[in-house]
Amino acid sequence: MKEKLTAIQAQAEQAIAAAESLADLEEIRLRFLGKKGELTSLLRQMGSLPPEERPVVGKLANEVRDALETALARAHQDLAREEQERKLAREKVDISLPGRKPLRGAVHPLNHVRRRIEDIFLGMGYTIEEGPEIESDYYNFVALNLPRHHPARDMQDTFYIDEETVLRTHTSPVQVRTMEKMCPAPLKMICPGKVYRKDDDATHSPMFFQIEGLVIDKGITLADLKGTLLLFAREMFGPQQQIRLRPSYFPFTEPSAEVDILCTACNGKGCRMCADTGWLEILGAGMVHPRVLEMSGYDSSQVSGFAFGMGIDRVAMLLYGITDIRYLYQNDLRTLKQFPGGLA
Ligand code: 2NL
Repeated sequence: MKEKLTAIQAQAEQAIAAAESLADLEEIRLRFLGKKGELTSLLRQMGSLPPEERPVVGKLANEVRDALETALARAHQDLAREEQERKLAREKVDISLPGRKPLRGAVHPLNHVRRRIEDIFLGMGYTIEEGPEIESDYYNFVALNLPRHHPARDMQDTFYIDEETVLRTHTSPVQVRTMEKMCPAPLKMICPGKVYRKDDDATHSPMFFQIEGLVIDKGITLADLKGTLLLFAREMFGPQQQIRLRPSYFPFTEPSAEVDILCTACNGKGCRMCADTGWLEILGAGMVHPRVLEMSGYDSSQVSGFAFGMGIDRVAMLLYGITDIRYLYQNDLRTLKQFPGGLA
């Protein structure tokens, strides 16, 4: 047994010297000193020795165990230090490397234009209202004096969800909902938002942005509408701007008008952009039709109102000379970087 003990000690010491990692070392510890390790197994056989030999072998066994534990502890220290050094070398950071420049976000030209329009009307005391993009036939059409089978309610232009439900074709249903909510109090609101029509070419996108405005109170007249729109045109397009109203037709206003500003390209002289007229159409407007007021609960003999609507896409295209609406929806950074909403 003595020889076996010395052999175990020699084997273990050799293994410890050859260990390359802490994991190797743990394996060695288990192999020799673990519950089922070689030294432990050998000690279990002590009982078969003659009683006078036991103390001698026992003493030797303890010395071997102490020697191995000491050797393991020393090797553990060395290997742990080596591993730490390797790890530090691996994780070294070169703090002199230049940083990566993060890309800065930017405001999309459509949102930039929307915010500018909103700011102008907020400055005149208007509230901003929002509503659902999926609308009932009632709010999108009926309440706006567009009953079933009205020619302006062209099936060809509307995305239907089902017989009673559409993707709103204008933001007007938000105005109807707000009219119902505020009745009979005065009302001064704008509603920006997405609208949908079955259209797709250089100047029409199946989804685009609109802003409508609505004012209802006692004694509101066409003069209020004209003054409001002139102020808007001057804040939006410059202090020298002028507006021109041409008679038009919308089912929800009477009288109705299309509103032009002086051509932003030639300042009224006439050019290709304005087809030599000197004017550009930017919005539609009118006095709210009495039937529309009545349907939402207002007494049209007591109050009156004006309303207007414009395409945000169209305003952006005029402001920036964009010739194809699809540029606004492709989100190509080369395009977006050219607008003043921020740096892309
Ligand atoms: C256009 C013309 C317009 C309205 C929208 C409106 C809304 C209610 C009542 C009456 Cl609730 N009118 N909206 C009125 C006139 C014109 O939009 O060309 N938009 C792009």
